Amino acid sequence: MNVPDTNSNTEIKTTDQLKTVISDAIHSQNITDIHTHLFSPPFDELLLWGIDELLTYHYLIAEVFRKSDVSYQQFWRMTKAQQAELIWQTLFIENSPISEACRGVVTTLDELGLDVSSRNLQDYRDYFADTTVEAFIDTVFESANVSKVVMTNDPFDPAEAPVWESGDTGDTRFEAALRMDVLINSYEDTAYEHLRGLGYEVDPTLSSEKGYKEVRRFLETWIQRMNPKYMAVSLPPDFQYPDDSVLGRIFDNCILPISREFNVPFALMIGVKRAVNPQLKMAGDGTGKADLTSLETLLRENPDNKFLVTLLSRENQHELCVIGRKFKNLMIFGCWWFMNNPSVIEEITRERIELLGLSVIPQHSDARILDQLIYKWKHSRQIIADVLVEKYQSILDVGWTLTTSEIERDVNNLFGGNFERFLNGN
Ligand code: FIX
Ligand code: ZN
Repeated sequence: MNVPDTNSNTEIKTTDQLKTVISDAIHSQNITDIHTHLFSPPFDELLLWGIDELLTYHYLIAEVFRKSDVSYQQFWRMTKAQQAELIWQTLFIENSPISEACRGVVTTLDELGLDVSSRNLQDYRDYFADTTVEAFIDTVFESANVSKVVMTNDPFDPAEAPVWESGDTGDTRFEAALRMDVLINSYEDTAYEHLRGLGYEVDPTLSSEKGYKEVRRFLETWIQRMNPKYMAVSLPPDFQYPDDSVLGRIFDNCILPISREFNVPFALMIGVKRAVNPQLKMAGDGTGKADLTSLETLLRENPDNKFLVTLLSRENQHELCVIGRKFKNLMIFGCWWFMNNPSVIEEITRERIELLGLSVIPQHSDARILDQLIYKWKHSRQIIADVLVEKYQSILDVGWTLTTSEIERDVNNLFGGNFERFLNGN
């Protein structure tokens, strides 16, 4: 941690001083990363790390098909190591790696102390072969200055179940989020049978008080088991609320009452069109602009519920900020997925701060591979710092005074304080 060259109560006088103070505050601030797809070590193979995982990230899989003649069938028949080699050769050697997902790999290798100018994939593989996952978690958390990450935990996933049943999720820096996609988006196809198999007396249409009570019982069990920071679901752009569909009934009769009763916010991630190109598997999801009237209704009709919201369409971001001004039960978070690119992060962060001040959670990483915490946070920190310099400078210019400790306070709220306060407040 760099020691700021100013006393914490000294007034900031110059632009250079402001830049140094913000940079120091942002880089020394440890982060609570509120949405990732990472797992603690007991989840074993669900915790992805290392160069081959980094290279086969689904963002890079989508990009490799644009530059290689490999067919979908050929690609999916390859081993992970072969896929990684194809992606390395195509996107890093035969083309320059300047897309955000490619650049992320380069930043990560560099931050790990590897020689990116060698372009030697075997050297990178050797580095990972020489470390243990526990040691690597420490390396990554330290490098990214992340203190906590929130996982995405699916109560319907048989791979997760044994760990939850054991009651020991290991490293406490990994916290839970109870993901409801299967329950909400696949009730009739998957969740219903699964619940019946576990002895819950639910019906296929989920339309009786008895069924609602059983789903609430299921949620209560998982809240007690996981102690989640929040419940979450990803939704398509055309999601409707209120609605007399399974979704609307689960919201009103199961999730919202449980969310209030246990003071566990509900996170909505809106705007994903799943399987736009199924040939790409996980890389095949797209985005669409949502009609946010449904979100407004949800917030207005459920004032005692807390909602965390992130949206996948750039076109929805300004409207979301305006909604944030109307509803204190909404906490806007992160630049999700296709929004997590420097130009868009900069635009959204500026827009949010202009409309909502410091009352947002500007970013989450969505890391799927442990190593990605390094680049996702390095890149985002830099952009958020630049936007803050501009905003603080504009009030300094007209005579407002600022101290280092005030800036540290604000940065602390953005990177963790706002989340804790939202979770713990009424
Ligand atoms: O639904 C989600 O949580 C998305 O973030 C993922 O499904 C997506 O695949 C992803 O990794 C985005 O960054
Ligand atoms: Zn995600």
